[in-house]
Amino acid sequence: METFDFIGDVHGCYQELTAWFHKAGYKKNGDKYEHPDGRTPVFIGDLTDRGPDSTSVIELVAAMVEKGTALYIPGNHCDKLYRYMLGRPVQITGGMDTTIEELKALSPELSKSIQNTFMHLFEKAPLYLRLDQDSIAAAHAGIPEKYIGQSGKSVKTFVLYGDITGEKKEDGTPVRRDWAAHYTGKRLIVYGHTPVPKPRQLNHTVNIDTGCVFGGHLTGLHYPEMTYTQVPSSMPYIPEKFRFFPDI
Ligand SMILES: [Mn+2]
Repeated sequence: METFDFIGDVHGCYQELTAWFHKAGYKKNGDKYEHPDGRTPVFIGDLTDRGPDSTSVIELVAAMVEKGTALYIPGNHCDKLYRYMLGRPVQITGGMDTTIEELKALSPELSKSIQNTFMHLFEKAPLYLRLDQDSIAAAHAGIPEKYIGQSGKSVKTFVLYGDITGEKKEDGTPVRRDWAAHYTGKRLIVYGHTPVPKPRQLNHTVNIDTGCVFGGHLTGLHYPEMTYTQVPSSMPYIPEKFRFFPDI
């Protein structure tokens, strides 16, 4: 039986990530964390931005994925950072400035090396994962049944940004539909992207983004146990960044 630990949006919270590994029973071995029972951590995107140590998160996750001891799928912040690293014109918004400042503070050689590491990680990553004989799918912002097995622009937009309507809220962020409320599939969908005050289980979906970078928790979902390990955030609590659904 394969066992997985899905880890939600880290956003540069390296301290909370290492604390999470220790709390969940992992041990440091060289540049990676390993669980004595061979559990596989699965990072569900948004490794960087807003938090204090995005470059360390990149290095740790990339080292573990490279050695085949962890899995990773990208989030919207990863996609944008990748485009920035390619030299494309991207707006430095949404907390991306912190990651760029970190890179600029390094020597040019080390900055280049971390950028290459991240670009390699991103380029190798699938848009979403199907695990445990296809009984689970993991995607950063979720995935509807109809897109599983599909690829292309609509799928990419959904897994990175969620079920967006194209409209913007007053603060400039996209309006997101609550796709999980209408999900009727049998597969368990593990996702993040929308910070919630506690893990939200609904209709065979689980949102594990508990807003670590906004003063919530870093949450890992243990599968198949369906239990959680959580580490409180060291960041200031910003309640307006959380979405409070009526069912939680
Ligand atoms: Mn996201």
